[in-house]
Amino acid sequence: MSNWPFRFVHASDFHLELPPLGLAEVPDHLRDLFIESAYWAAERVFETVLAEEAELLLLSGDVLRPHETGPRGPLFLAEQFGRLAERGISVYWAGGQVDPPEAWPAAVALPDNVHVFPRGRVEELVHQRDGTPLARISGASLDRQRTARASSFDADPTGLFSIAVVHGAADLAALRARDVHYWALGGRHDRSTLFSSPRVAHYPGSPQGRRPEEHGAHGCTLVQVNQPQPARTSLIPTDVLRWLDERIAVDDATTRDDLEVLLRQRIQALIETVPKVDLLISWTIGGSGPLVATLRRGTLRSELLQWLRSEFGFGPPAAWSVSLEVEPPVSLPPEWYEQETIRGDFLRAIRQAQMNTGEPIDLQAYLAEEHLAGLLAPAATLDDKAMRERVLREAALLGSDLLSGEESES
Ligand SMILES: [Mn+2]
Repeated sequence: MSNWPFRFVHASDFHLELPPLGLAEVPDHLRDLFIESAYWAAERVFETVLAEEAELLLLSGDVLRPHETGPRGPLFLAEQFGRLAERGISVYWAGGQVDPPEAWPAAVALPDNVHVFPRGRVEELVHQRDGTPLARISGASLDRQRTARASSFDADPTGLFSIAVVHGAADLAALRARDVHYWALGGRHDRSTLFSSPRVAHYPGSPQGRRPEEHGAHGCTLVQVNQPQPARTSLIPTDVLRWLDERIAVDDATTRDDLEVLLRQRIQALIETVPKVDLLISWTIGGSGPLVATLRRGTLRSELLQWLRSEFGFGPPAAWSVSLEVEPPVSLPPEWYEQETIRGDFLRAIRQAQMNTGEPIDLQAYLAEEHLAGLLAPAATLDDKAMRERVLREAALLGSDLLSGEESES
C-alpha cells in the first residue's frame, strides 16, 4: 500500500451522439463547430489526461449511444483510448443511460487499458503503479432494474484511496455515510459538487454544453489526491462553444446609443475572459424606463440583434447573439386596472379569469376551421393550471403594451 500523491481526470456525459440544440437557425459559419463540438470537446478531455500526466481516467457514463453515432463514435473512442494506452494510462468506465456495456459494437476492439464495469453489480479493482496498489476503484454500470446503491460500495479496508464510479441520481445522505473518498458521479450535464470535505462527491458535467440552459464553462475535472487531505477538484474547460446568459440593466435615462455601448463593452469583456472559445449569448435587458418600453414593441429589438450579430458574431472568436429578450416587469401599475379605458377593461377581464380558475377560457372560438383539426387545437386549451396562469400573465403584459399610448409610459 502507498500514500503517493497522484492525480486523475474524471469526465462523463460526452454524448457524442448529441449536437448542440436551441438555435432556430445555425449560422453557416458556425455549422461545422455545431456538428463537431461533441467530438472536439471529448478530444480535449483525452488531451487533458495526457498533458496533466494523469494516473487514470474515470468515465461516469453517457459517453455515447453507439447506434446513433454510427461507427464514427466507437472508432473515435478506440483511437483516443489507444493514445492513453501508449502512455500506460488506464480508463475506468461505468455505463450510464445510453452506454450499457453491451451497446459497444463487437466489431471495434476496446484496448486493454479500458475497464468497463458490469451492469447492476459492483466490481472492485485495485489500481497499481509499478506493482504497488495506489487506489481502490469500485464501479457499476447503470441497470434500470437493479439500481446500484451507495451501500454496495465499500472503502478499502487497508486505507487505500477509494473511488466509486457510478451513473445516476445520488442520495446525498447515503453517499456521505460511506467511507469512499471520491464519488465519481455521472448523469448531470452541468458540473456540480455534492460535498467536498472530508470526502468528495462530484459530477463533472458534460465536456460541452448543448443548449442555452447549459450555460457557462463545461469541461472535465482534474482531481489531485494527497492523503490524508481531501481530494482537490478543479475544472479544466474543454468546450469549443459556450452558452452564456447575459443581463444588461437600463434605467430611465438610458438611450439606444447607451445600450449599444453597454452591449459592446460586455461582449469585449467576455471575449477577453475566454479568448479561444466561441460564444453563444442570450441577452436579457432588464430595468425600467422609456427604452424598455420601446424595446418591448416595434423593431428595435431585432435591429439590435442584427447589429450584434454582424458586429461581433463572426469572430474569431465568434460571439454570436442567440436572442435578445426584455425582462417582463414584476407587476403592472395597479391604477391601470381601475381606469375607464380599453386597457382597463382588458386588464379587468384578465383578472377575472385569473381569479375564477374553474371558468374555462374558450380560445378555440378564435381558430379557423382548418386549424381546429390540426396542431393548434390542443395548444388552445388551457387545462393545465400553471400554463393557464402563465398565459394570462403574458396576455396581460402584451395586451397592456399594445393598448398603452407612447406617452402614458413615462
Ligand atoms: Mn447524460
